[in-house]
Amino acid sequence: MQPGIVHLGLGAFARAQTAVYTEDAMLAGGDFSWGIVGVTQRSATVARQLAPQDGLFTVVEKGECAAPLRVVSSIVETISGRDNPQDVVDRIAATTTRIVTLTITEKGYRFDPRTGSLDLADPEVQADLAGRPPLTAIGQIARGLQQRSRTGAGPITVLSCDNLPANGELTATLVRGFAAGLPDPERAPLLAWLDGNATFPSTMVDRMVPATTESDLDAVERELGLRDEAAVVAEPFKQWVIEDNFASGRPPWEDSGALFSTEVAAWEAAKLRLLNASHSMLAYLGLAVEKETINDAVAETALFKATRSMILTEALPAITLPEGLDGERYCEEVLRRFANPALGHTTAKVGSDGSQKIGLRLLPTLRGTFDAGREPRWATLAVAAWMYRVATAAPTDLNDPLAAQLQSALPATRTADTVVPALLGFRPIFDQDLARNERLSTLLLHWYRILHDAETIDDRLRSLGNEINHG
Ligand code: CS2
Repeated sequence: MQPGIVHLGLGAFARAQTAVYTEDAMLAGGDFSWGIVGVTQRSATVARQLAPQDGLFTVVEKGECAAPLRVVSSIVETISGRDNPQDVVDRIAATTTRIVTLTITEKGYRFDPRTGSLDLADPEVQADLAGRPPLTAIGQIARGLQQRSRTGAGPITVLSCDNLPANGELTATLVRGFAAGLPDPERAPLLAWLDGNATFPSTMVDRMVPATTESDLDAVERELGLRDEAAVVAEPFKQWVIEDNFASGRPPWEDSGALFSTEVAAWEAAKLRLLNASHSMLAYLGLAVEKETINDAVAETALFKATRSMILTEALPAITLPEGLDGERYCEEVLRRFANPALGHTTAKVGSDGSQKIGLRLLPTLRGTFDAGREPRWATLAVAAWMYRVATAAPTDLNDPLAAQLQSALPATRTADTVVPALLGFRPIFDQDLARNERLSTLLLHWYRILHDAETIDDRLRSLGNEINHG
């Protein structure tokens, strides 16, 4: 196998999705020039785990129809991007590299959600622009492409695989934003090279991949007879929809089950606003009633019904579905997938980085429902549950890149009347229109009070249940 892809963000998701599809495509097509050079971003752990295993790792499917353990071999090399940033640039610039794939999560893009452009105020972005060996993903891509432009390494495709609308266009805008931020003699040549040599297709990715636990590793060891420090756990379901716009070839991913489509934006909207939105809703409601996992949360009738109402009666009517997708069936299937008791996807993990997710997953449904002249009751409950989480979590438990700003936006005394207006005024998430929407703030106050006023967890569940049965 020869390296043809550089992958930035070697988390569990990349191993359970991108690496599996790519291995299957190579096996199906017999072209073994698409091996993956995997780059870890902030933490070197995965590179450290995979290197002594020659990049091999196990995928453990959990749930109904789970396949047997599988050892995946498509990762041919690993690099710790934090420790060896120049190596990352060199690999992206290598003539053998034809695709850069990314799973760096929402916050890894370092963009300003209000403008969709690169956050030039971010000190890490500034440092990369100033010329250090780059540590941000966008900096690494831009510097790698700059080096390609100078060495004549040829065209390349940059493929975002994160849960963001129009993730290809966004990545293109950010890489161009980086190029535009370079000093004069560097700027124009790189921008011109990008025009003719780089493509940024959009994708929709879907597979629930919880964090691997020690007991998962022990179970793998019992079955495999080997200790695999880099094993990953995933649900049996997986889906990948890709826009077919590649500058320099690609693996035959369709042979491994991926769908090439001209409607990726519609697929992504459906996925974000049905699956991810309800995932976030269950995470925050689940945290409010002390449920550790998504399957425990969805097993509570009140939470199940509220979430189901949100996607079926508010999110679904506000989106345009891609051809062939049955929206109601999709929603029911998503809820069934959440109920998978074997997966152990924690509410804390899905609830992390809320500041990066709420605006993409839930706010479009609020806007769309208000625009249609109706009240987004259930989507507002999800937002209120997020507010409740932000206001009540111990600061060390609030896993969010904007945790410090959120904490300082919060009032000292935390009731519905103080927290709701304070967080509605949090500009990185809510725009002026939403912040000034009185119907929204009344609904948020209503839900926040229900969450806040209950004296016990059971009371809280009972009050939510009453709302659902009588609302
Ligand atoms: C989840 C996603 O953690 C989260 O925010 O909603 O990671 C979700 O599991 C995947 O997008 C499923 O494809």
